[in-house]
Amino acid sequence: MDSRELIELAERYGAHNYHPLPVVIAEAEGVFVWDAAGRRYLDCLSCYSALNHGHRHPRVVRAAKEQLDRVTLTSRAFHNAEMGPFLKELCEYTGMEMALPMNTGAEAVETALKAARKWAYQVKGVPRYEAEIVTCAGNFHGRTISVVSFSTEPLYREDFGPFTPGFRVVPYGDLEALERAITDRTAAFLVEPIQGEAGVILPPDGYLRAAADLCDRRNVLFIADEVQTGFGRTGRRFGCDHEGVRPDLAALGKALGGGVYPVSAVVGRAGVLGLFRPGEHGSTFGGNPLACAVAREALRVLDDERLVERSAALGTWLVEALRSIESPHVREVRGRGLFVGLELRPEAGGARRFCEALMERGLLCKETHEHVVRFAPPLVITQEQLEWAVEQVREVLTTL
Ligand code: IF1
Repeated sequence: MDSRELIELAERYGAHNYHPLPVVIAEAEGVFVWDAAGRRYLDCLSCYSALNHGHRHPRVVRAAKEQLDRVTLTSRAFHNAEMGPFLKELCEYTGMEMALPMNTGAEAVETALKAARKWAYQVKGVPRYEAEIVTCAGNFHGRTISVVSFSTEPLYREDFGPFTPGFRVVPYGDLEALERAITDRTAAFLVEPIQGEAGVILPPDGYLRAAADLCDRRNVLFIADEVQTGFGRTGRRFGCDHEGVRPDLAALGKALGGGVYPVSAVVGRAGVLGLFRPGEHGSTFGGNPLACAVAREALRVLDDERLVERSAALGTWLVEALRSIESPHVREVRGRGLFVGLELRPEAGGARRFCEALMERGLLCKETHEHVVRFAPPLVITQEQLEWAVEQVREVLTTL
């Protein structure tokens, strides 16, 4: 089947909850993907940072294959031989005391919210079912009903109510607003170290540090959503590392699965995660041996290939290179590590047409929020490949 026929099938039989670029990926390796006709593209979206290791990293694929030949699923009704080592290695990697494995980012966030509420009632002494969790305007934490209950994006909420109560929204980066929102009933503050979906929005310098200190003083849990910013994307292991912040809880996902398999987790203080008793929370697939084997190798590859350091060095170069492009369309280039947003002026006519033009040139990226082109290549990308990508961007920004 050719690409057109394959797209028609997806359109005909699939719910229309996405509007993808008209490219059908049939194969991939490293930073490259190939469409059904064999045309090659450089992937600068990386599945929203789930592909930090690149496509089909040979070591991660090998770990998966070896595990496929041993045991794949066991359920949490029994122990499995991969989970203990995985949890230990994840705690060591993150500097945390305890971990709870799930599958998707939204599940990790939900797990953190449940843990925070439980902590509020059992430890902080908040009257039962009166706990509040403070979140930020422009947030993205997933698609479940509770998570979209505190989304400020109408597209993600409309017609999905009634919503889960117990959330308050404050402007992102506004410490005073956070301070005003905290009450005796506040269980937690949930924040993205950099807001990805909102358009790669960096908070003011010192905000995460000050917010974490404030939470500490007011006996409020600081929960970082590192699903997208984690595992080297921003040039440090975690987004919070830029300000020396260790969250009480962190939601992890995406790249934890090495680009091969969905793996997520909440990591954090034993005084919070340790409150869960048998049966109170769980998942059929969470902590399964295939997931754990893949994630263990994914963590090792990050270190062995120094992908975090690569992200920092190449990201600095990428931001400078994109800023050097002289184009009337560009409003701002911002980012940290290989997590970069190029914001176009409103007059530029939207980022979508630029992404389409880049696709024609063999570069895949995706617009976010109308006017921002997001660049988040696999961390295994080389300087030369990045230089080629910037040339394509330069061509498109100066000719379109
Ligand atoms: C979609 C965007 C990115 C996340 C953070 C939790 C989750 C995500 C900080 C949930 C997920 C996604 C999911 C994907 C597109 C996407 C996205 F387009 F919305 F803007 F990455 F930036 N926390 N991000 O970014 O993780 O449950 O999906 O595993 O929903 O279309 P998940």
